[in-house]
Amino acid sequence: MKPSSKKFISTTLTILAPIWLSAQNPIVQTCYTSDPAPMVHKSTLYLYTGHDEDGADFFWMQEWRVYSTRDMVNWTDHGSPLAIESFAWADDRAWAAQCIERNGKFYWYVCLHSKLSNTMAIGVAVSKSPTGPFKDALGKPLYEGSWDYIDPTVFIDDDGRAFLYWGNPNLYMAELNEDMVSFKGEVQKIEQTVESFGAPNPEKRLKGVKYPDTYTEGPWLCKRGNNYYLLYAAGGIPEHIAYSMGPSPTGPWRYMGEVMPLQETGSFTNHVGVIDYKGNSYLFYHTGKLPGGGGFGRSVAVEQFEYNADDTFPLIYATDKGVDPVGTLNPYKRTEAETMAFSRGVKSEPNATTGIYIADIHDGDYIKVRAVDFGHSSPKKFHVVAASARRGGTIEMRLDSIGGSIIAKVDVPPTGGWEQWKRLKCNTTGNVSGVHDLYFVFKGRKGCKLFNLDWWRFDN
Ligand code: FUB
Repeated sequence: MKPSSKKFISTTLTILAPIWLSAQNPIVQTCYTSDPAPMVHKSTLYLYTGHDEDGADFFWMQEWRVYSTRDMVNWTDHGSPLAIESFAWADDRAWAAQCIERNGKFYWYVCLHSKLSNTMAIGVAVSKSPTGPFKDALGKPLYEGSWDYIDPTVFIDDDGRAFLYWGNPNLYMAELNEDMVSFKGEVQKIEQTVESFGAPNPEKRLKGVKYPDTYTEGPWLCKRGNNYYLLYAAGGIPEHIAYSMGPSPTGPWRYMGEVMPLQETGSFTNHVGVIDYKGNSYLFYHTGKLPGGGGFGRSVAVEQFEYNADDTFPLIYATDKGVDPVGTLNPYKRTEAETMAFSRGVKSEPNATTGIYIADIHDGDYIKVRAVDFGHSSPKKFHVVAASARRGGTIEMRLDSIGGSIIAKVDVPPTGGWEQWKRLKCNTTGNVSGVHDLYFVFKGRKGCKLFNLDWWRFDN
């Protein structure tokens, strides 16, 4: 290689480095996540997702997962409080779902395969907490009987009326009673037309005719001001995101165009959830961009956007960068290890006593926590709770990059078991103040699991 081209590559890497370092999408790296459904409750944004299995060759999905954030960049993993096994009548396909709060209870509408009817069904689980535990609210499907009964979206209007939409490639709608677990009136099959959704109902589409668009699946119903929006995956496969607008939650709907056009994301499906949080508007979607991922190994991502002046949606494109923080993290309070902005190599595991913890830590893996506010004076001590059956290793706490200055270094000894937790502490070094990204860089013997992490905290 000529010296000039080496210089070009090194200059390019220097220019690109800040972009890589600030990448936030996909927002979960510890497993594959899909079909995002955001919900805001008491100043926390909860994200309900599906879970694509590693190495899958179909949507062999077994459970749903919950994550939460208060700053849009650090996400806490709450594990999987709902799975196929939560529904005695179901046996397959834990597909798209959405959760909503009413009168202090959280209703999680899911779709999955019913062994009663051998079709897809809509189920509903209920909990007193947004993170569970959830239980089947009815002990039977809320509605079942067709393979296209998938992807429920739920919405409660300002006047208290609640609606459920679902379906692929037909679109169905039912009004929910105040109890949220029964329908008021009949289920309606929505008449799709060129004007309302870009094309007529599937059975009325004419061969060879190119329609402006086609409703496919994954509806998301929301409201802003006096406008109601129905977003959905459209265009068949591969899917883009399109939307219709209406003056009420039951329409009449008017097809408005694309929201997220097709891009090379590695996933032939897409699925949206839209929400306002801390003064910003966000669109959640999924891609196949996590390493090893693809059409059946999808990952949730998020983009910030602003509605157009006439209340229509702008075009929104998938990025690797994702969104900026809208808050900071206090390092002087206990933070769970499974709260992170980005990670490489690690996984999360559940434990009945400790809750979720971080596992599968190998030499060279790291966890990044963003926008950590150390305040005016430097911390003096770092505490961490870790466990290791045998090997142990070292945690280097670095500022602002994987190679940044080390402000604390803790050796994790063998503790006698992967869930035998031990509290460790060390003095900090250097002067740290203000807001920084914090990197947990893991070191130890190569090629083996080193230790697990439960939580951490600084003291000053
Ligand atoms: O996740 C399984 C299916 O893929 C969902 O139900 C659809 O919306 C599509 O994302």
